[in-house]
Amino acid sequence: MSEELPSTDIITLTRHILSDQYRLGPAATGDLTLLLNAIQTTSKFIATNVRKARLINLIGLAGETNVTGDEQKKLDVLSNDIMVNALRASRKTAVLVSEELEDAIVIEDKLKGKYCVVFDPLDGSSNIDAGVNIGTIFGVYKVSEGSTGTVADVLKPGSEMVAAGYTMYGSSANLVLSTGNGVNGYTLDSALGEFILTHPDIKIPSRGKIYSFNEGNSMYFHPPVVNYLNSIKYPANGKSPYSARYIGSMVADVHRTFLYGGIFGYPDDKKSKKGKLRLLYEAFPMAFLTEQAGGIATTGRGRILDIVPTDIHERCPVFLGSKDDVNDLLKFYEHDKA
Ligand code: P6P
Repeated sequence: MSEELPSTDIITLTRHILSDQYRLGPAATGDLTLLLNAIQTTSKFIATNVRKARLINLIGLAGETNVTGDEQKKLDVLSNDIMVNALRASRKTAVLVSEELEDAIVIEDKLKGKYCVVFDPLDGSSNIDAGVNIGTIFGVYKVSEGSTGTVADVLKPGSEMVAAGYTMYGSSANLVLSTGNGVNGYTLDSALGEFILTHPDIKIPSRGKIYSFNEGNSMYFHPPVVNYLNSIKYPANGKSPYSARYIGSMVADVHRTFLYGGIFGYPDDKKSKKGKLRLLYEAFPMAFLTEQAGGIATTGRGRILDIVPTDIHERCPVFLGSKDDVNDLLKFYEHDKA
């Protein structure tokens, strides 16, 4: 059996983003292409450091300093710093919002561009010592007409984002991206140093068999969530119950939901009045991707992408995934309203 020849027509993320730019015709300046390439570079850097940190932490080389004697920066701080520096240096951004920073960064005029990026540089980083997949989540807005680039440019509904994505760091690094024309997934080939298109045109199955909630919060859940979960755990008319899968790292739970279908939820409850997940750089990007992949993303009382943020770190309830599963959940909210 002849050895399979390597593909000689690999589609890298860079090439795919460029082809997307040409799709938009001469009106596309290439600025978003350069911005997304800056984000791609930060994901490669973070992937390398997550892998190193796992090794260092796990075999105890870290101590207070890393193997090269430098001061060991916390990984999420390091991930934040590489993103802030790369986005500023790209000269394509005007405003940055990071989960790691209390205040928004307004880029100095000489480096200012026409996009605003909101991001969680390393979501789920508390899981890193357990080797659980963690990730970077980002969303991109365009500076509004007539604006010089202020915080107001990111206090807009998620429906006004022009791109959103995440990079999941695990056994491999998977970058999932949408620029408003469907969702594509890319896997990092470390030898090449390139993200390669491996999951073209991701579509969430219309229904799945998995639910992904932290049921440790069950005693606080409101009735629509309790009743919905009971309906899939103790189904009537002889149907099989759903399976429970909960990793506790949003990027990993959402990635599985995109590929296998089902529903992911982090509801508001009696303890957390607005839920736990952040609207701007967790809920909005994942909702953008969900809708682009044919799914539904809701708070239970309305479309996530329609929310108008009032604070850059505000939280919101999140239910997302297969449209039939999320619509089943919404029936319980409708019933609760009636
Ligand atoms: P809990 C990680 O800390 C995170 O922000 C998300 O990635 C994840 O979905 C959620 O919190 C997990 O929260 O309360 O279930 O541990």
